[in-house]
Amino acid sequence: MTFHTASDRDIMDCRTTDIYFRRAREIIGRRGWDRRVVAEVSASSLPPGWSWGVLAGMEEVAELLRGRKLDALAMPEGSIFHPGEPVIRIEGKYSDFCELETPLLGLSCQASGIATAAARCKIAAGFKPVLSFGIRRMHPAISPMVDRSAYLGGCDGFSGIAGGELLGVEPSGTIPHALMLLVGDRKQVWRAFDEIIDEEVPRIMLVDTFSDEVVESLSAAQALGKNLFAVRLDTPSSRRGNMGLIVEEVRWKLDAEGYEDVKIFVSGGLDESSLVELAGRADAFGVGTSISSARTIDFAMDIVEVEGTKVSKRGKFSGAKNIYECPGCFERSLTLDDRAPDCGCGRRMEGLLRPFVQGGKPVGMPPVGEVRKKLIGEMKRRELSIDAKEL
Ligand code: PCP
Repeated sequence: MTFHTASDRDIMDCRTTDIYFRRAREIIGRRGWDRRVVAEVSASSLPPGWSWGVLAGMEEVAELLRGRKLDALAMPEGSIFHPGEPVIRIEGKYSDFCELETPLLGLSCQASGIATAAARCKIAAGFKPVLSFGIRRMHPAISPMVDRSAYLGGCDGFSGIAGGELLGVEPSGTIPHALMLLVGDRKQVWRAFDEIIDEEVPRIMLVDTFSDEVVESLSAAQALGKNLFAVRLDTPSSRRGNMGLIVEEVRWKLDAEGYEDVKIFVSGGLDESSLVELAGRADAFGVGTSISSARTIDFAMDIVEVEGTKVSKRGKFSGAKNIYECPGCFERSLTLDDRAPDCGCGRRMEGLLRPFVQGGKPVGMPPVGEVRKKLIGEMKRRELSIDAKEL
């Protein structure tokens, strides 16, 4: 193995699990203590300031559970969840999934953190286009997962080639500073990009390498004319006094020279607060660290029933729980009851846990593009917010 990563085989054979699960399994086997249990995955809390999360990583979790003697219910990928709500429920002999806890949590905790951060950035940007540029901040072995989770969470694109192959989505990108420095002549680079790169690729020209963003933006507009789709401002932090005003000035000068159609794309060190500040000024954004290095979701897996008897550790609720939601007012109810309750608004609530794996066979899930589209619609319908005080 060249890189310090685990292979699919390692993960499926539970070599990426915590040793204490392997020892527990040995003890269970030796003492004949195996029992039929119900276990639930839920988050007791979310990262500071987050009041909701986006569930991701489920396609991989389904593969992890494939072929195991168990059944599972789960919220569909892309679902909005809150602390204390079960997002996965597994039923089976404990020894059949005992060692899966670590990889299962790893797959859902990190992907859901990234997807939620992407969704929050999308809201912060006023639902303007947000591209995920963050794989360079993560171990390359997980770059497809990072890009998939960012895309699922609402990003309009991502930069990774492997992610593009996984999802069948063309990766997005502009021009690296390195090419500008190598050639030393911005106009030559812009023109070369325009002449060489597939015409389907939007001409987003980098305009901050050698001189002022206004000067370089006008120069790019003059160089490419109507072929110029946008200018990218990746202004170094040492020059970023007030990025909002810089963007406004570029906008003004482009319009004044008749380049009203040229869009402004901003990237570099963006987070939720800078996106909120720039949302009304720029047209699109490239976000790296704030999405790919997002806080993970603190999911835990807990046994809640043993041979039908409700159990729980202190601090957790016992018994196999259902989570229902009103399709109209989004009111939710967490209950042990299998019958959907009526909401105070008069509608019948709907169960959020759906068949996920039956007899070790994943029931299948919609393509990530569909999940993403539905999530964005849900974020708007629910008027989900990232409260200003959180920023
Ligand atoms: C990189 C990229 C994005 C940045 C990083 C995204 O910029 O172009 O703008 O990551 P961040 O949100 O974590 O800052 P550079 O490092 O300037 O590299 P390049 O020359 O490729 O633009």
